[in-house]
Amino acid sequence: MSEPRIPRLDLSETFQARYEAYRRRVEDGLERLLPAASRWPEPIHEAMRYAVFSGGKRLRPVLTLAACELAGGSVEAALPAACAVELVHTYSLVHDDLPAMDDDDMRRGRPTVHVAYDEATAILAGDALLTLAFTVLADPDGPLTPAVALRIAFELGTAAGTAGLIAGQVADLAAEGAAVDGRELERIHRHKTGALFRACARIGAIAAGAGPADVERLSRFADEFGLAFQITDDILDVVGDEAATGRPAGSDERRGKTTFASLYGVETARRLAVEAAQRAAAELEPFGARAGFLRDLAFFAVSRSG
Ligand code: GRG
Repeated sequence: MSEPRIPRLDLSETFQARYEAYRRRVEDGLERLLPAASRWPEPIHEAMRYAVFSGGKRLRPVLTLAACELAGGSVEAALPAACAVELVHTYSLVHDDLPAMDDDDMRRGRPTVHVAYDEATAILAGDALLTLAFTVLADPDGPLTPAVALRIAFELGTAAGTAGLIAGQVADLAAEGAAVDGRELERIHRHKTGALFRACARIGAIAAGAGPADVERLSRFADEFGLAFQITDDILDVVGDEAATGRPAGSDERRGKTTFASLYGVETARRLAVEAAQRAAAELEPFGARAGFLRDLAFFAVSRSG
């Protein structure tokens, strides 16, 4: 079978510059939100910072900020919420790496939190990041009205809980070594990975004061985006370069995990990822040229190397 065509990314300077501009705003926002490492009790604050400032792509907060701007809002309006999403994401990675879960020693190219510190500190750092996310949203001095902040907290809580990340994680752990078909795999991915991406798009739109039609359209974009992202993640676990992914290759196979790559083969999985990115892009058509950045982001999700 011929190599599926990955639409040539106009990873133009415009896209890269805008991604970089969003990313810098997120880094600054996180820097301000996280307690100083020197603050008592120091070890937990050090570990939280170690987990957060370790070279993540910041894809979720970038999506949140871009969705907000596309829906007519400002970066300022969505920045605390975008940072809150990244805090939830980071907590999930710290806990996912624990010995009781995936038992991973490396993340983003360096020792995981429980290896660099200890298990109790990693559990508490994850708990603290999750808690901080909701404190950030509830901050009375934040840029959003209480009603909007509450809606956003609902979206984030829903995505993080047993209708989202936790559901996906429970199903994912249960699926290790078990026979999983394509339907179940997609269900796991849509919860474990997709729910948070969906929340990003919804939160960005809600922060912008968007109406229900735009919130739903951006949700549908993010659903397909999340699927494209996760299929690509499965592929990278097989064919990815460890230096770029920051984790050992082949870990899914060693763990007996069914992935899109193991179920369909890398080539078909690539095609499925591209198709999901194309469906994501199609959802943006009503926004016209203004949606160029998010469209590119969808193709970035499937053409990334890490
Ligand atoms: C609640 C413990 C717990 C887990 C929830 C989200 C999750 C389930 C586990 C995280 C581990 C994992 C491999 C999730 C799949 C999503 C994924 C590929 C995460 C990595 O995302 P990137 O590539 O990471 O955006 P960076 O490092 O760039 O932030």
